[in-house]
Amino acid sequence: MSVGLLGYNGSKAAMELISKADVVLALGTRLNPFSTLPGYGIDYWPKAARLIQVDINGDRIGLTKKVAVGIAGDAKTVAEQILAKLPEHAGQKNRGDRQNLIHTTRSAWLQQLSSMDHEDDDPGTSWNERARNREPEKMSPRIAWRAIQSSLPKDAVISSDIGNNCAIGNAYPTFEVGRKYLAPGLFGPCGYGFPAIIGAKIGNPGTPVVGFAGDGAFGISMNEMTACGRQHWPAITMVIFRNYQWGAEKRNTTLWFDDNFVGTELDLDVNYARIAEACGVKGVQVRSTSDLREALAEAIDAQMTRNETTFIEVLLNQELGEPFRRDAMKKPVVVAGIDPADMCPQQPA
Ligand SMILES: Cc1ncc(C[n+]2csc(CCOP(=O)(O)OP(=O)(O)O)c2C)c(N)n1
Ligand SMILES: [Mg+2]
Repeated sequence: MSVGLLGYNGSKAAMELISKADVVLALGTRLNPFSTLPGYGIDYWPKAARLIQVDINGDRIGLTKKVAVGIAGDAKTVAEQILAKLPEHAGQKNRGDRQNLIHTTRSAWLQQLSSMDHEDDDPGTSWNERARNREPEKMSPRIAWRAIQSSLPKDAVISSDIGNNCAIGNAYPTFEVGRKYLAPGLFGPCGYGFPAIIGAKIGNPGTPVVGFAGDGAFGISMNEMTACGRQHWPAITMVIFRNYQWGAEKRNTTLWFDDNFVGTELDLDVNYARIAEACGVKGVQVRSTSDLREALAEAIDAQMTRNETTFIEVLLNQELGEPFRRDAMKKPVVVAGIDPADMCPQQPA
């Protein structure tokens, strides 16, 4: 029945379906802005629907959406208590129709997603087109994500980071059970993906784990590379999306500053795979989907059977998906009353 994540770069099927709801049961979620804001130009949140929000932390209830009923409690316990109160026939009316609608909406979205290879430019900007043409031999983020999706074990725990390539990935991995996806949803700190996956492995030593981070965010957390290979530490697999830019910030600036950007370039001479090797763990660079699939499968096998950590540096083109918070930002405006001629260098004391 699951149709994927709502929110930033998530599942269009989830958005289309929830937009038709009369009642939303939000079970164990704080409904943070990133998971409820408009996506793909669809303002899907059903404003007239009555919302029942269940969260273990009462302070989070009603933070972003007006609730009809707020319940502070453990999601599983509350779900069981609600189920126990429902009569046998609850939800039977038109159940088949709803199941069909869910099934067809989900299949249509998955088909659309499998044919999405590239990112669009906003009117008046051409960064993505230029990026594609400049490096036609490189994978786009979506092509890489499809390869990753096909190599991830079903039971893997994954972590994500804040950045454009990680965000594009919100639509791809699917999970059969809970507690598999770690993401820095509330404050969105860059540098979360790597330490989070080390923690996930320490907590679940028998489960394959794969962390994801963009190259800028990874740089914030990379000092852990010198620690994570120590004896007795469980092995992990880490994927680094290497587009040599603080991509998410570049997308914001190209959009709001007339296709222009500043301060978003990373050093082309830095090689994360070789830094990994220098730290005594394995590092590989991959350029094609077949190499990526193979490297990921091999790294997970090494993690599980030989306790070996691998960093996979995935070389991507510089295409960029939807900007963060399109809804919250706008083009800079000229501030009234300030003339550039009024600006003068500071005089030394
Ligand atoms: C600690 C911290 N610093 C800055 C930011 C602002 N920020 C959000 S995304 C981003 C760029 C991330 O770049 P990268 O990790 O290379 O991923 P990409 O967007 O290129 O895929 C930055 C600087 C943040 N979220 N957290
Ligand atoms: Mg980057």
